[in-house]
Amino acid sequence: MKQFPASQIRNVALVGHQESGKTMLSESMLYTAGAIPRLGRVEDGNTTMDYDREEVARKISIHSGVAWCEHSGTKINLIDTPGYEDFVGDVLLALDVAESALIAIRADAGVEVGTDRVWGFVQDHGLPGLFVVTRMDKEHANFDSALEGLHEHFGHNVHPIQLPIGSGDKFRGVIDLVEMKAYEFEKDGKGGAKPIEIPAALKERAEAARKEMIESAAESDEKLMEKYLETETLTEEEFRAGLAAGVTSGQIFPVLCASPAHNMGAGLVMDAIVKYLPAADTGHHYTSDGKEIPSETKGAPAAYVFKNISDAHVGDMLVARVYHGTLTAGADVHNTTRNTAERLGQLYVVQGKNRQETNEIHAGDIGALVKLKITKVCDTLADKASGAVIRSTPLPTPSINAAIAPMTKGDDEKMGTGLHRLQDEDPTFDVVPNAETHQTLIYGQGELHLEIIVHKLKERFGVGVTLDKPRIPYKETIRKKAEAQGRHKKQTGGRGQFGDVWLRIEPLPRGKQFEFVDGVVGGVVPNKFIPAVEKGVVATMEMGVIAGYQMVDVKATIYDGSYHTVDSSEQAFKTAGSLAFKAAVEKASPVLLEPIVNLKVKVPDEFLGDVMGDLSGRRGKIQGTENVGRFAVVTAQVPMAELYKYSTHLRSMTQGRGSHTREISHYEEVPREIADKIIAEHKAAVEAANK
Ligand SMILES: Nc1nc2c(ncn2[C@@H]2O[C@H](COP(=O)(O)OP(=O)(O)O)[C@@H](O)[C@H]2O)c(=O)[nH]1
Ligand SMILES: [Mg+2]
Repeated sequence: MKQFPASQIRNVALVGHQESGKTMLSESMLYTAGAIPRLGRVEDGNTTMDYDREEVARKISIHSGVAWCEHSGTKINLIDTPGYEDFVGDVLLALDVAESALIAIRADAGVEVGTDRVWGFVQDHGLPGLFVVTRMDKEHANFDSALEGLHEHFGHNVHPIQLPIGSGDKFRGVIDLVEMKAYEFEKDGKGGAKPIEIPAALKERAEAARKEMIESAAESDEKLMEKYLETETLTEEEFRAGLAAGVTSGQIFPVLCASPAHNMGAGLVMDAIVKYLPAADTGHHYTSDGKEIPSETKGAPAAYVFKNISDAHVGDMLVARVYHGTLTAGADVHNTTRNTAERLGQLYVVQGKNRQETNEIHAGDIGALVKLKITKVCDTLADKASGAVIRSTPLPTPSINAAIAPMTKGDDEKMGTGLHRLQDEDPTFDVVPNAETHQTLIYGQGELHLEIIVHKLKERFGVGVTLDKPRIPYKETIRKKAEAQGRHKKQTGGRGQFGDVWLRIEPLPRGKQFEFVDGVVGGVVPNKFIPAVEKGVVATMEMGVIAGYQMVDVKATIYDGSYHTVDSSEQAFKTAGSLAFKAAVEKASPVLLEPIVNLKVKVPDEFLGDVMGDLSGRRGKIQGTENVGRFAVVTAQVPMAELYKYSTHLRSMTQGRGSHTREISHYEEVPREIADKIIAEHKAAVEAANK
């Protein structure tokens, strides 16, 4: 397998709103470069990047896809990411390992919510990049309005380095504003571009656009700026150097255009990637303790696993970016994230789902590893002595959950195995058994994410499951002090049972759980039976008294009672303790408690009013609001019971632009009417079960 030095590798993450043409543009670049034999189509389910069963069926990207091609002697590694918000984890991982981003936007739609979102990520990552306006052949394609949108949203350092010639079905080529040359594309061909005269009608516009670009290029460097201010121009050489410096440093984002479905424009996009975007040895990558990792092929390897491809034949294939040194097939390495030895199996370069064996993967490059024992996505493979772990962006915390259960009794284990595997493959998905509610909860990034998990369980692991509303882990407690007797007496033939207990119960502060005090004097209840009384109380608290939920924050004191020398036993006193406790609770104003969640909601300013109104409707208490750029962040405390599918609701309320995080805060009393309903439901369920 041919190896490229890092200076001749470009690792580019393709990001953008859903359906902005990323997958098709990848396909067009790969085909134009001769890396694949024909141009696949998203509609036909035969593209290089969308090969997963779910992707083919839904015609959308769900996972990032990795492929490469060679253009002008340079290896371009493309990481095609999904556009749906549910799969942002893959976008963040791709941006972590790439040196630059290619942001796709539709000529017939312009800047969309997802464009805004990925722009934020690209900025947070401090990455340079370029925009490609795709789908230029579409009926309502409008390059100028797309460009206007880019300026409006992302500022004036977004510069076209091309102007389209024609639009919609008349789109036929571009003017390259750097070279001041025009090209006509071969439609539905092999990706050729034939030099033509600049159309007279576009000349003036092209000159003006070029002048603006020169001005921006001058801004990339103080000396150039001085020169420009003096002479009002730059030499060709100065201009190009300034432009390249401006793009590489992330000050200038060039804009190009293309029609990937007709294989038009990809060659010039690749030219720009090679010319302007930074090489793999110039990106800044760090260990988690802040040391920069130099890009050198020699020395111990340091690589980061950012993707898992599960393959029916080879098993798990992990895709890794090598930062330092060289990965060699069969070599011993160390998983520094888990501090465990690991051995490499075969190595591959990947082309979507296809792979080619290779002996080595060098610093700067991307490749796949198989047969690793413990390594998972987000792990670092490095040398044991350094212990270095590669720094990565925190992935989003889950925003939605559901209770999952197998459709067929006895499929629990199968479901567990499947969920465990899926969790290993996807760091934004989580599985948590809830002992309190006896449900298995799955956590994800949105309804589509969970829906796809359900599909995969069926398709790959053969287990049908249902998703349900998670039960709320309410708790019970008391509000007053009360006393009661529990007397257990049974005479059946031979030896009877006798236990008699007086209990005093009183509320404890929230979170204190339980306290038991032995206040018996004079041995009216012998010492040896006291622990049995406590056991009876504890067991009753676990089961709940009023609505079947665990009771908490109660102090119980045994202060009186009586016993029988023959008939008393531990069992009898346990029962008596339980009876006394239940009787006391009835008199102690029992109440239900519910979990309250700390919620942070981030929305564009204009939705703030709606979101706050909605939160009040959910019994939320607003704690405060603050402004972060064009966004408002609301913090509120809201009962968990009111937040089922909140992320879906928030997205629809904010045109997909709101997001939220949550964490459990504390427990509070459930308002009377709501509590009455929950208690009534519990009683009905118990009666139904006893029938
Ligand atoms: N007419 C036309 N359609 C395109 C072009 N590029 C992509 N599409 C279509 O746009 C839709 C989204 O494309 P896709 O590459 O899956 O977008 P992604 O979600 O950003 O990966 C698909 O239906 C594509 O066939 C193009 O150049 N022209
Ligand atoms: Mg896609």
